Parts: sequence; structure tokens; C-alpha cells
Amino acid sequence: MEQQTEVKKKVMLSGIQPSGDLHLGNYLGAVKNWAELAEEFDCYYFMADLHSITVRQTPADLRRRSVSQLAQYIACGLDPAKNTLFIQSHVHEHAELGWILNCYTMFGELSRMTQFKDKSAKNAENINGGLFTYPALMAADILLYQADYVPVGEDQKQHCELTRDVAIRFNNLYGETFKVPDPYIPKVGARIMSLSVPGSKMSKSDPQGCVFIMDSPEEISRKFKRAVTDSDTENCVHFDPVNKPGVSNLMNIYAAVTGLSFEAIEHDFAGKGYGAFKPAVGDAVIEALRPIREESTRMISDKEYLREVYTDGAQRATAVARKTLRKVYKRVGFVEKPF
Ligand code: ATP
Ligand code: LTN
Repeated sequence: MEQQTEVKKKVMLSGIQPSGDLHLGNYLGAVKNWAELAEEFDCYYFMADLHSITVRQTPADLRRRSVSQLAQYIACGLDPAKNTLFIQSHVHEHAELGWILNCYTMFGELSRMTQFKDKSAKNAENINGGLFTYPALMAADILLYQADYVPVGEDQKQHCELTRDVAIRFNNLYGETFKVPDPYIPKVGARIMSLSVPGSKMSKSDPQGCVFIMDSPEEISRKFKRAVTDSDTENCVHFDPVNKPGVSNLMNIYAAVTGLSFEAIEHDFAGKGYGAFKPAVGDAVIEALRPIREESTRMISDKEYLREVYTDGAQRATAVARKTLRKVYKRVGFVEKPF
């Protein structure tokens, strides 16, 4: 028989918390890039519902959003036949490995995480243990699948670095157990800033400065027309994130949705000013999001189909996660389960 040498594809894995609808930052910084990776990599993407309860959620909303986020993933181009799409809580190995990795993640390391500092400042009444130990669960998400790459926006780089440190620490103690992953951050779109406060990242907790992928064209147009530009007198479309953060953010968005370079944008808008640029960016975003919004709306009503996708995804994910967890249990010294 002819010998077949199957080349194992490298593994990509990422997740988004279903704590709100996807926004332009999630799309440009993460999901948009995921769709292009399916042929080359073995890809796993999930709804990080375990993570989302670190901030108080309304149960019915969380349940609805977890499923509509799946519809949005698919509408953004993630083909369920080529990507493993699942809901995190359906694969209980995440919570189990999360606990174990908590015991290999240091208090000092967790204390340095900027997301913890930001979120505890925003939720001063609910600074719970989960919010603090969140990165150990994220490390579990990634290491369970022996991921090579983690496609995320710039803000997640610190968590990815901690994941590497935890993997290396564990491997040094017990022998090669986990693949040490690398973050995979896009060149354009990795850090989309708020349209109303260009000094802060676009985030669902700031609805005025945030464009959601399900926003109507009118809403998107209004948000871009009101976008804060810079108080210089130049009124010139020029990329300079330090002195012109507002217009540079709009250029970043425009470049990410049109594929144009910053030089080409500067050239096209030379002498036209912010008054012409802002609606042009709004129109480009409307056209980029239109098919996604329409497809998501159609799919959200097809509950049966979505259920099939997340069932199949959880089964595929479990088969991989189980293997890693079994190895870890053995390495740390747990007695093998007899049944
Ligand atoms: P929150 O609004 O609570 O801060 P979030 O919008 O950051 O949440 P997450 O689930 O934390 O949403 O992020 C999902 C993915 O989107 C991550 O890969 C993250 O890096 C990316 N991302 C989030 N915000 C931005 C942004 N403003 N620019 C680029 N990428 C982003
Ligand atoms: N921490 C991420 C969401 C997240 C994630 C992951 C991303 C949870 N687990 C694993 C990549 C890989 C966030 O807040 N954006």
C-alpha cells in the first residue's frame, strides 16, 4: 500500500466573551482574520461563556447572546465544516484544567494583568476571584488544544504571554506536556479605539464610541459623523497616532475595511479634510458590515441549525481536550479514574 504522510496542520484557537454583541474592534482585531486561516490551520473558536460571568450577566441574555454570537461567527465567514465552533461551558475540560493551572499561576503574575486592573476599576462593586484568576482559565482554553497560535487583538497579548510562561513552567516541572503558543496579532486593526474617546480601546461598555456589527446603517453613519477628530487646525487626513489619535483611528478602520494603505488614503483625501473623511469611513464600514448583519439576522432565527453546529463543535473539541487533560491528571499525580 502506498505510504501516506499526512502533514498535521498547526492549531489556531481563540474565543470571545458573549457579554455583548460583537463590535468593530472584535471584528477587525480578531474574527475577520480568523476566516482566512481555515485552509492552512486546524481552527477552534468558541464563545467564552465561562469567562463572561466574571462580570455579572443576566442569565437569559447570556444564553441568547452565546447562540447569536455563533451566528455572527458564521456570518463573518467561519465555515462550521472547516472550523470547530463551540460553547466553552459545553467542554467541561476547560474548567478542570483551569483549576489546575490556577495552582501553577502566581499571585504576582495575575496582579500585573492590565485587563484585571481595568475591569476591577469599572466593576468596583464586584471584584471577584474569577476576575482575578481569569488568565489561568484562558491559559487552559489554549493549552488544552495544544494551540500553536492565538489570533487576538493587541489587548490580549499580555494574557498570551502569561499562558506561555505557565506552559513553560509546567513543562519544566513534569516534562513536555503543552505546546507553547504564540499570539497572532494582525498588522492593521489590532487596536481599534473608541470613536468618542480615541484614547481608550473600542469596547462594548462605551456604546457611543462603539460600532456593533448588528447596528443599522443609519446608526453607523451617525456614530461616524459624530466621531471625535483632533483639535488641530490642520484639518488634514494624516496618520499620526500620537498627535492625531482620532483621525489615525479612523484611518486604521478605513485601511482595515478597504485594504488601502495609509499613504493611499492620505493621497485620496488630500485637501478634503475631516468633513469628507468621516462619512467616507462610515460608508465603507456600512458596506463591509451589511452582508454580515443580514446573514446573522437570517441565521439567528434558524435555532435548529445553530444547535447542530454547536453540538458537533463540542463533540470535536471534547475529543481533543480530553486527551490533554488525561495527560495532565497523570502528570500531577491524580489516581486514574477506574470507570
Ligand atoms: P470588553 O468590551 O468587555 O472590553 P471586548 O470587547 O474586549 O470586551 P473580548 O471578548 O474581551 O471583547 O475580546 C474579543 C476579541 O476581540 C479579542 O481577541 C480582543 O483582542 C479583540 N478586541 C477587543 N476589543 C478590540 C479593539 N478595540 N480593537 C481590536 N481588537 C479588539
Ligand atoms: N480573554 C479574551 C477572551 C478569551 C480568549 C481565550 C482569547 C478567553 N479565552 C482563549 C483567546 C484564547 C478576551 O477577553 N478578549
